[in-house]
Amino acid sequence: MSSSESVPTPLSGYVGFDTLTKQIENRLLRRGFQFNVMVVGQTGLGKSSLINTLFAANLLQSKGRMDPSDEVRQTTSITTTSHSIVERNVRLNLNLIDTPGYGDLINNEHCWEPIVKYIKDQYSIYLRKELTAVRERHIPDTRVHAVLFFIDPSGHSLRSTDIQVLKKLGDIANVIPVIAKADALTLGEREVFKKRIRAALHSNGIRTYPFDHDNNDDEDRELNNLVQSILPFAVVTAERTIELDGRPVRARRVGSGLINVENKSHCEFLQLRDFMLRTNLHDLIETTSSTFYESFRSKQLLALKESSAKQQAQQTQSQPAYANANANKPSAQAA
Ligand SMILES: Nc1nc2c(ncn2[C@@H]2O[C@H](COP(=O)(O)OP(=O)(O)OP(=O)(O)O)[C@@H](O)[C@H]2O)c(=O)[nH]1
Ligand SMILES: [Mg+2]
Repeated sequence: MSSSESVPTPLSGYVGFDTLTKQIENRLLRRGFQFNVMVVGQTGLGKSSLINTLFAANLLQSKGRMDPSDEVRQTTSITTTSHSIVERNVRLNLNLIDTPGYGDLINNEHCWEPIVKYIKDQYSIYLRKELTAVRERHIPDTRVHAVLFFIDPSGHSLRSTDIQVLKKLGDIANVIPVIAKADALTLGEREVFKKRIRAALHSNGIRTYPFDHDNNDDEDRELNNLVQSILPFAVVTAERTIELDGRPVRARRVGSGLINVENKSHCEFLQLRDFMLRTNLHDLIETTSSTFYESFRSKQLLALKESSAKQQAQQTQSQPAYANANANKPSAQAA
């Protein structure tokens, strides 16, 4: 029997190590948690509104073009804003990465490159910090933990640019697809649209979050399957609250009606929020590190190893001729 399986030795008094979990909790609470979310989608699909609705705060300003004559913005203008929000002692340090105007250009070829580069750059920054001789105790984490991908509700299914972008993003980050402005669809249309999108994701081999990995147990797998069967979340946003039956609710006026975004039968905003923030927030952060960053890290280190091995081989290839030439020469001493 190993010592870890043995019966605990009885204590004759209070030692105090039962505070260990509290000590960890206090330290984590002091430091706060870092969560980095990126939004990707066409201009005006409600990216800023969804972030503001998700975190119940005015975090991003709408930057939609006011006039058709305004200059078309390009994906290259990626902007990151940092916020700190607190809920019952828990501080969440949020980095919101906005990629305005994705896909609204006439030529969308390679429009995903700056987005992919941004994500990889964050892995690279982290790796460099990790590899320095004197490492920081706590490496600042700017790695993108979740990418909310906005799908236009007016299309037939995913557009070819969407497919290309999703393929690239799904390989390097946790991608959560959402149908934007779902109030534009009836419930029936919504289901048909969702099915078409799921089929397109599947047939193109696009990996969306959540996915099964080695550390998953049966319960995780069941939950993942359930979420995958709902994806993409059909969301409606509302940045303001409206009084309904004497209580404030987040709702959007649509025509003569009202959509309560926090009502599960109206849209899937609540399902998205619960999934992202209440059940899977830690997993999103963890998966980014253990799956995507790890794969980036091992590829980079392997490439580094290969290039230094190549360099060494080149050196030894050129060395023998030189060494042999020297070996045949009588040394000054011997002479
Ligand atoms: N009908 C409807 N309108 C919405 C919804 N969400 C946002 N909007 C409206 O769409 C417009 C654009 O919203 P934004 O959140 O600024 O869109 P964006 O994607 O951030 O736009 P850019 O930052 O310019 O790329 C605003 O007038 C919003 O009120 C929604 O769920 N339904
Ligand atoms: Mg915006």
